[in-house]
Amino acid sequence: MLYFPDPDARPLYPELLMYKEKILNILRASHTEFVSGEELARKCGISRTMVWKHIKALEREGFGIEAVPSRGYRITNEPDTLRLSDIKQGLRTKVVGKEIHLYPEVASTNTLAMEMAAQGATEGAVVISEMQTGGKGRLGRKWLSPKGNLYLSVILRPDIPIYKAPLITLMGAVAVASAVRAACEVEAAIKWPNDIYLSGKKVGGLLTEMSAEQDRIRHVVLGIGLDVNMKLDALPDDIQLLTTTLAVETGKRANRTALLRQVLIQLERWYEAFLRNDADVLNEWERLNMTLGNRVAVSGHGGTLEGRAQAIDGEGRLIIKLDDGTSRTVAAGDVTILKS
Ligand code: BT5
Repeated sequence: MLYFPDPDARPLYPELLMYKEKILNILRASHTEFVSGEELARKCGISRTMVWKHIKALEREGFGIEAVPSRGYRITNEPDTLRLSDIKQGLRTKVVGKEIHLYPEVASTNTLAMEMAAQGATEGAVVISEMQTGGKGRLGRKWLSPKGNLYLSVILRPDIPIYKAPLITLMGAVAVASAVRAACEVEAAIKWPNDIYLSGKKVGGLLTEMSAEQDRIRHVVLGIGLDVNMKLDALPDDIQLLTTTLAVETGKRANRTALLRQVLIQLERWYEAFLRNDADVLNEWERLNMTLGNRVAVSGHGGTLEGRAQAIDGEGRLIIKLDDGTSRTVAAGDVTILKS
């Protein structure tokens, strides 16, 4: 197996990790109140020295913990770090996220997920990374991936004809836009085919990769990048101008764990819906999209087309009505929304 070492997922001494999590849960539940070392030791059934060691381990993870003799410990700062046990807490999905591989840094979660899928990883397995050194966009473009955002890829094994595979991107966009709306209470919209937009700027993108043989899909990897808490100046000027983050839009640092959990929940919901009846996904896509009805320029392989975005068809292609009254159907491209 090529799976990278994942210390959080496969601890050497699971019982030690368990105590650390228990101590963290107790401290979190007491909010600003101190909890004595004695109480922590009693509740966990370990020595006070062991409690102290776990506290030090939490501090190494970035938690601010105030320790006052005769009063005990309390949390003063939660790090903006994804932790496997936090992500899994209360996550009741059946397929998506049943298996989670979390890394501090990878080249690309999509590339890693494709490798895992080829080696037989289970459907719904998710690869998440705090940052990427070789994040990928479409057509060989780069996805810049500094710390503070979400980068994840989900392995899917849908039993659908290949021509329907592009609908997976649309399904993913519906799930991500719904998750952003639910977790951050902002009006995220979908720009065909793979962008998530907020206030007229890009806040996320999806990249679907597939392995197929003849007319059968082996596996699909749905990659999602969401700009959450990074400083915009982490991006070069030209991209910065076209980009926003959830923190900028809401005026506060977003809880990435809660957002990620929501993304997994919505993916499970919309993937199930898609397998049952893809028309339901297309209807929701239409409700959440910002492309249809607008004058657009679509650039792709064969140059640029200008016209009115009229509809999407059953394979997720965009139908454009040109100024001469004829219609064109495009399967891929970059859409710019024009002022009409
Ligand atoms: C996309 O491509 O929008 C797909 C992005 C998918 C990224 C995820 S992250 C997890 C998974 N693992 C990967 O390696 N990829 C996926 P596209 O429509 O081609 O847009 C790419 C363009 O967006 C670039 O050429 C830049 O102009 C711009 N861009 C790059 N990084 C960005 C960022 N962090 N935020 C906003 N725009 C960005």
